[in-house]
Amino acid sequence: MLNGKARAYTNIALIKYWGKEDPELILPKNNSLSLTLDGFFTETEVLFSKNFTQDVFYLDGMEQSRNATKKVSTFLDLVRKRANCPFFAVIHSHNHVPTAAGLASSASGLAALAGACNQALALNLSPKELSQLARRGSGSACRSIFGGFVEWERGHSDATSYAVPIDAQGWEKELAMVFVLINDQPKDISSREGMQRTVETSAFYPQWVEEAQTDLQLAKAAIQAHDFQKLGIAMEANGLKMHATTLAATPPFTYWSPDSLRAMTIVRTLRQEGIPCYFTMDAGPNVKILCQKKNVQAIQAALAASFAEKQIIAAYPGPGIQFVETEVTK
Ligand code: 2P0
Repeated sequence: MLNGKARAYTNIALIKYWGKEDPELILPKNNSLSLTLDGFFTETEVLFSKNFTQDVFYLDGMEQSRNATKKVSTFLDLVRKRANCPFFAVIHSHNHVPTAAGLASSASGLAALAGACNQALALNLSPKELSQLARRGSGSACRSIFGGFVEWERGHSDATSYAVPIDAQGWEKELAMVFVLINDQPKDISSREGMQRTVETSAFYPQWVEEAQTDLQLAKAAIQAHDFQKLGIAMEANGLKMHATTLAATPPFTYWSPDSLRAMTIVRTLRQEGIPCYFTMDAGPNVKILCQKKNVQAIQAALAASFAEKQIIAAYPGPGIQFVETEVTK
């Protein structure tokens, strides 16, 4: 029986991945930098067998449509080729996210699938090779192979584009990220589609690529110096620049909602009151607030005046991918 199981945690980019140099290989235009979190993870088990006649994908116990299975099957085709294994697979995936989070993440999902395949087909991939493989499923998944701060080096080929952990000497343990969950509906424009439209049509896109290099250097220097404010300033500025590119796309779009702006205003007010905290957003209206662990309660209290308790969730730095024993491998 060829089966394997892995757990991967989601990551949030402080310096964003936004645009592909090569959509087929998922090579990005710029390096990105993330923090892996403990709050949300995906656990995936995969079973390959010569008896299966197609790939079947269950998410949280529900069999997914052929369309929803396509991304998984395309990834499995790569794995099958690499392992020289012709078998179809059954995949059971569970997203561990707080109720109403709307945070089902392709980063943790594809990283866990890559890990499960590595185990099932005894690929014996190094963490670097696993990161490369996960990248082919979803770009941001390559960063979820590692814990703490992680940089995705864009590279110039399949073999040279992968994530590497950044050693912050444990400083990340002093940090936290408070999520403001604004909408749990599926997004109108997926990140894949949004970044492609931006690359192809946004007047601001070339500037984004340049700015991202500078922001990355500022963020890395701040991590090495354990300088929270410098890191927060670089992160917030980078996120705003990413979202600015969408306004200059054709047709223009934005992931922001009125509630996103309310959350941003609260963050700015908190800063004026002497609590250092900074926001970032991804391809959706949720706002993520980077802060120091010691200020989590004060930030939650300030948000509670405008958002329901279940919309406010604190997460902390988390580990890299974990392989889980299965009934068969035990
Ligand atoms: C990031 N995002 O760095 C950026 C910021 C969204 C906004 O990575 O097409 O799901 O599968 O490579 O990885 C989301 O993009 O896209 C993402 P694909 P992915 O976290």
